[in-house]
Amino acid sequence: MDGVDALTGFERLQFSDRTVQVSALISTLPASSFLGTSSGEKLTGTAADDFFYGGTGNDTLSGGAGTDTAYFSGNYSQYRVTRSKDLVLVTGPDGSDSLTGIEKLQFADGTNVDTAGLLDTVAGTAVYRFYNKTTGTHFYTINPSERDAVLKLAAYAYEGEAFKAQTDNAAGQGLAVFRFYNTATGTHFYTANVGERDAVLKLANFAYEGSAYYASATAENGYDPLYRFYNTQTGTHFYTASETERAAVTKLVGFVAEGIAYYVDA
Ligand SMILES: [Ca+2]
Ligand SMILES: [Ca+2]
Repeated sequence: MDGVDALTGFERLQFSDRTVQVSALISTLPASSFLGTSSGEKLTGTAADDFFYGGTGNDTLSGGAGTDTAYFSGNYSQYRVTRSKDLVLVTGPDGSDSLTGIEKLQFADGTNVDTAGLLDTVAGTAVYRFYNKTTGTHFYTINPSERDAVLKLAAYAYEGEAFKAQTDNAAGQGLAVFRFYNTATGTHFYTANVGERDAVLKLANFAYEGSAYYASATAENGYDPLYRFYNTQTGTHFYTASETERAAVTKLVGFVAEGIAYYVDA
């Protein structure tokens, strides 16, 4: 396809598994438009500002120079969008597409996403978890040096990588997770809620330790919910991004589910 002229007379793009109205796609297709079929294909743009619609199938879209846009025929909420360095993966009703050099995503519901603003989820950093046998609580750290120091402590059992988060807020969209040390219980408390942080800052037995790592406030871009529980026996909290673990802890007497605290890469 080489632009608007090639589409004259077409009202619909017929795929084997769905039909897309061209008028619904976009009112006026840009001069440099690349339209795919129901097959998986590789569409390569030009140095100009290109418009892509890969159709269904697993497509590879390369924008090249310019400010390029990829269109998706479903609503934004139907897709999982993740980014790993320069590669953006969009999975949903149009298949599983790999995008490079595409600056903008446009969805049927009018949602526009700037790919440069997507958090680099796949390249997230491991958050390590320890079980403190003395207090019966868990400790989480994204800092390898701190992990190595805690590995030497007899009271802590290393449980591996709990989930992935960001070490800093380089992408500008991260949600800081604040860490406190409870001097009364010898345990740590984590919260991404600024109001809660400010309330805990006023408590005498909590020492503020700054931002532990950066998470996401929403499930967008491939992030998964992190659940928080309150342990009524120890007066401490437990955090997990594992659905299996969440289901198990929900059944335990003494643990009160507090819902989703924030979102991480499980
Ligand atoms: Ca296709
Ligand atoms: Ca281009």
